[in-house]
Amino acid sequence: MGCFWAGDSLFGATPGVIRTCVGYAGGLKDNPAYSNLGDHTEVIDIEYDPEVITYKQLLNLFWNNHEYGLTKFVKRQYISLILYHNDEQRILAEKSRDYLQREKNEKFITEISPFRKFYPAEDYHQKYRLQQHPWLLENIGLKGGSEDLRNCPLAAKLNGYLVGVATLDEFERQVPSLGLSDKVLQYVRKYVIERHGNGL
Ligand code: MHO
Repeated sequence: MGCFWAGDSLFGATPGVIRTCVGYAGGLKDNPAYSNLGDHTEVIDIEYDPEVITYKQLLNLFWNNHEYGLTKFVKRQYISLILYHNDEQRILAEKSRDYLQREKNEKFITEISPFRKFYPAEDYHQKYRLQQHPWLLENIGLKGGSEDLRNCPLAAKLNGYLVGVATLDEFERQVPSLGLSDKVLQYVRKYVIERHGNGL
């Protein structure tokens, strides 16, 4: 989809998504690093609750949010890539691609391949947008660069709200389940209002 910072924010703040982790996958090189990706691509590993959001809905977010579009050739680091974990996912991904290609009358360059291995990216890439807010991290009790940034469902949501993934209405609906102090809530709400609709 392009740079994984944006996708991390997009999926993380979507209701039904529980955890996200950015990393490298899709290639064969062992132990890739940001400075040495080899044949890997920047990807987002998503843990979600299928009772709240379906794989199909996740696919819609995928198709509608590409940094470089779905037809432009880009370097492998940023290609449009779906790595499926089972046959059901493969079929849904291929069907949705075929349907949209027909509808738009365009040939997508999206690669749909079996998942093999995921390498988490360096800590500074995890919840990247949230990490630009040290005051907030401290006030929700998270340390930038720690394991928490990968595993904490609240971090995934804030990482999206801060860059405008949710409307103010959508945000307010989630507020009761977030468990934030008034101080923190005010801080985040300001960004929700300022940033919604301004892109990631
Ligand atoms: N260097 C680009 C993309 C970073 S991304 C993790 C930027 O600063 O936006 O590939």
